[in-house]
Amino acid sequence: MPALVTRDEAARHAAKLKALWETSPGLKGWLATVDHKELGKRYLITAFVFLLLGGLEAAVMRWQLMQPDMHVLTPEAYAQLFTMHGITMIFLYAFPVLTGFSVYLWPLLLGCRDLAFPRLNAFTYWIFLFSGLLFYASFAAGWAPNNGWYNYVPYASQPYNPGPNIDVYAMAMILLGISTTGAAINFIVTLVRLRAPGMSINRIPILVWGTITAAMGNLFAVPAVSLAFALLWFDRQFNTHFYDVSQGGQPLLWQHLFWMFGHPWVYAIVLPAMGIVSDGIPIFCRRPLVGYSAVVLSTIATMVLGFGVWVHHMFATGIPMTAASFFSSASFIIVIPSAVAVFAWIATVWTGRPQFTAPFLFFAGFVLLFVIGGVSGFMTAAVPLDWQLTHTYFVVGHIHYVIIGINVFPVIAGVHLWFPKMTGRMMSEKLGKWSFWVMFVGFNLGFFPMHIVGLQGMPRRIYTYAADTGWGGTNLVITLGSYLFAAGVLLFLSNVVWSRWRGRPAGPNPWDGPTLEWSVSSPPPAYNFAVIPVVASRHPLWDGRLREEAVASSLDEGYLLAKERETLGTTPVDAEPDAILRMPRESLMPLLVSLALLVVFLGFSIHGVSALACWVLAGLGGAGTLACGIAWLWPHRYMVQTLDEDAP
Ligand code: HEM
Ligand SMILES: [Cu+2]
Repeated sequence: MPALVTRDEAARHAAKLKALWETSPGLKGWLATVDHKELGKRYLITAFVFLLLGGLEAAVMRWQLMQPDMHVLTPEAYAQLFTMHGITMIFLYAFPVLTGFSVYLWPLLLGCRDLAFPRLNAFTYWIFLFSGLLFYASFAAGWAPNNGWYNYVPYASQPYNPGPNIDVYAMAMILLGISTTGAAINFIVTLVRLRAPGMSINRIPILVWGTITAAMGNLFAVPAVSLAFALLWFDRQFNTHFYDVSQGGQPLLWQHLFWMFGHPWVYAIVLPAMGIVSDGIPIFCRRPLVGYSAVVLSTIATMVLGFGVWVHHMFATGIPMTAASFFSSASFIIVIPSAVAVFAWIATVWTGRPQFTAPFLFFAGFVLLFVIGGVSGFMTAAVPLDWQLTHTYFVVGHIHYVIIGINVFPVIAGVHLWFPKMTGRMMSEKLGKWSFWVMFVGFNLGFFPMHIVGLQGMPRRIYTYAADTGWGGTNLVITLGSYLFAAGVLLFLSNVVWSRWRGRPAGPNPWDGPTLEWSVSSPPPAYNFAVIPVVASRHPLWDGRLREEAVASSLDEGYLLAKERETLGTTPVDAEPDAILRMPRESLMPLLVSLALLVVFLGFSIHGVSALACWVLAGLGGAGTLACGIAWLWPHRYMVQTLDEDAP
């Protein structure tokens, strides 16, 4: 292995490291960058743009439902709106936003210089963006998906839904699946091989556990949905009969395939967010998380059990009672690991010295909403109750408590927490607290009554209702409350914009956080760490104070690695150094391959409109994918790996 070098000695190499790692200026650099920090921010910003679009759609829907017998929207327009709203929020906001945090933070948390496959990282970002653009282009053309985000057959079948709407959904989802799968592989390899020396598996931050659990889950879940949509597309375009009951097909096959993916996906969009909470609460309670191992195990257990509950979305389909009871029990059991995490957070706050900063308020608000969303979930897991509640507004209330509670609140807390790291500036505390209270009050005012109006029998996905139902008053409250919530989100976004330019300078560690990202400047240099640190505990920056471990982490002395773009490869369990890994330079190929793939999938989406155009586009795109793929994979001499024997 190379010799250990101190940070001061490394400072002499700073210019060289910078030259090696920095993205080139101008448009070309912007398009070709493979820097995880740049890509992470792009994921975050793109996801927030989709959140705004989804919010806009919601605002229009709530306007329409504010009072009985409103006619702002036609039924078809309402159908496209709730479908695009669901798709946007679940697929284009909730998961990508967490991927953004992970892509930005992982190398900084783990003590390395980039993710394992930087070009794959760029590729997965572009594919995500293009899949979103495909969805929204179809919206502009009036061809948006219109059958709800879970898109049941037979209404999704060609005879009942002849336009290209559902084909767009099928193709954009398969495209997005490529992105999710690539990102999952990138995270898994990074975790196994790139942790700083000494970061054994019991010293990994919980955000990393959350992301890796989601990534592993996605590897198994995404194929189910890609298959479901591929079969649907064959049924629609080539008259196969996978879902066609009149020809011996099975409509329920759709529901099984979709929910085998859909339920684990629900965990994929919350577990990394819960990881943000588990890493964030300790910072503001001035003590390590209570029950680290229990929280890690509960994270993994949630995902494993999450693969055994999908049928709770299908209780009303007439499945045999034995099956229903099995899946009902499994859904009850899955509450246990969540409860473990809740108790760990409460215990951390209880035994710590909480500081009521803006991010802490969002974390604390999250815990409350999580419990409410959990209870309404528990209710729908009971078969007889679910028969009453399914497809009512109660479920809309439940979805939003779970997703806004467990995803949006932790995400906003996370932005407050890491904004100083990403930009070098603090966010305004005052605006932050205001935005929390407006969001929290607006959210409960707007979304809790959904449960009530659902119990009164209001169905979900209706574009209007008659005055004599008596639902008008509650719906008025819902609309006003949700507008208040939206105002809180806008307040938060204005805080982001204001602080980006006017915020107080942050310094490397403004919150006195314990993990490696706080040991480097804000924003971090292009190469992250001048020397790769050596870690001896779970909270390397608190070692001196906590004295839990006999040895202290060494942040000021480590491996330099400055011959090329290089980072350290370590062993999977104990993280002992075993190779110097060469990392790729920036490249336009990830973007070009993604563009070519977009052309292919655009072609497939319009097969029903013009088969000729479909195959021309697919041919052109396929050739482009192949050509750019070869250019991407072309071997470069600078990438030849250095083994420890011939290291500097
Ligand atoms: C201001 C914020 C929001 C408002 C006012 C809002 C409102 C609505 C409305 C009116 C519906 C349609 C209900 C129906 O007619 O069945 C809906 C459905 C839905 N919302 Fe939201 N929503 C908001 C934020 C979110 C967020 C942040 C997420 C997820 C991250 C989300 C996920 C969903 C899902 C999955 C559906 C079901 C769509 C379907 O039935 O296919 N919403 N929301
Ligand atoms: Cu579920």
